[in-house]
Amino acid sequence: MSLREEAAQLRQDIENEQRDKLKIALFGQPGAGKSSLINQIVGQPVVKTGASTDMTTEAQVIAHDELLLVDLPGYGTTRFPPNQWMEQFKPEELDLFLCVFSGKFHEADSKFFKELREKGRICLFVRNKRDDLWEDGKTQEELEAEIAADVHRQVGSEEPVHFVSCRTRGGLAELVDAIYAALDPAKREKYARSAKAFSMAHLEAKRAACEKAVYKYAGLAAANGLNPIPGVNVGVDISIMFKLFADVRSAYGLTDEKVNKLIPSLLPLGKRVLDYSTKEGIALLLKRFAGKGASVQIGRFVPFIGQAVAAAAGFGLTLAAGKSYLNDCHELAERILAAELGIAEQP
Ligand SMILES: Nc1nc2c(ncn2[C@@H]2O[C@H](COP(=O)(O)OP(=O)(O)OP(=O)(O)O)[C@@H](O)[C@H]2O)c(=O)[nH]1
Ligand SMILES: [Mg+2]
Repeated sequence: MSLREEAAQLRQDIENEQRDKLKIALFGQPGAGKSSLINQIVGQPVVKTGASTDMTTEAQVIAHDELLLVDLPGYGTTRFPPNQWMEQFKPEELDLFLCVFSGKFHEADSKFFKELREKGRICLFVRNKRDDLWEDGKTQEELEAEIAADVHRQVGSEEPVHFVSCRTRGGLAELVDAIYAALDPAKREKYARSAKAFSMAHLEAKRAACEKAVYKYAGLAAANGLNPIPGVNVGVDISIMFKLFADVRSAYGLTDEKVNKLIPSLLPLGKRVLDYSTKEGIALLLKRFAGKGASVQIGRFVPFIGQAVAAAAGFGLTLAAGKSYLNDCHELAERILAAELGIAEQP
């Protein structure tokens, strides 16, 4: 294929990838913590939560990078009689369901789950507010076993129950593992890229998923060489690099607000992440790599980008710049997560 054909295919590939979202719906009793869990998954307060009845009154679809999260109102309320659910939402269009409950597991939860199972949909049970579990004379493990047994009795099969707390973030890393296991590999990658990481393992999965995007965008930016880079004899499409950098930054949740609140020791790295996210910053970074005569290591990524794109003038630069930005974002996210998890920094 010619460079032009390969570039067109790469562009189509990127567009398809972006269009095909991972769709997850959360359902459950009013106040179970569905909206709170969405905020945890996204890593930002994107939906309203609260102790009053029916905080969420209409189904809301939250779009975050490659994720679509459907926040459903608590059912059994006048706002949402259970029998209207299946008519309003097409379960077959969703990749995964999370049945969120707190307190006791209700018959309505069980009924909804059974309907989903009949339709062959995947649904995970999430017992939220595990920080609230307490009973005199019983251990946490005993209480969790009792709740799981109650769910098994009501739904008639031994479905795993994932115990989490949105308040302490306990159990969220394990829930993510269960979500991964339930998804097919392409969708898993989308989850890895788009959702907040609660473990170092998730951050590594994020890096691997983002790296693929780096190759594709860098390939397209080089193939589509529009803007001459000062002092270098090649053109690069800076807008494509700009989109790549914004996506990578977003994948790691490095918003302006978050970066501006960093502790002093992380500020220099944070500043680099912000500075290189502008078109001017990207041009500077490309120029820096041009000076170093960036060489290309493509290896296992050739199938994603094509031979002609891989050989395009400028690809060495765009790839080196993309990887460098990915490394900066990864390192910053790793250090932020280490602080969140209470892991001491190496001196
Ligand atoms: N203790 C504790 N409280 C929580 C936890 N998660 C959520 N909450 C609180 O529970 C209340 C209800 O949370 P929401 O996320 O609004 O619940 P919801 O399921 O979306 O509620 P509706 O939209 O009304 O159906 C809020 O006051 C939350 O702050 C948790 O893990 N532990
Ligand atoms: Mg809600």
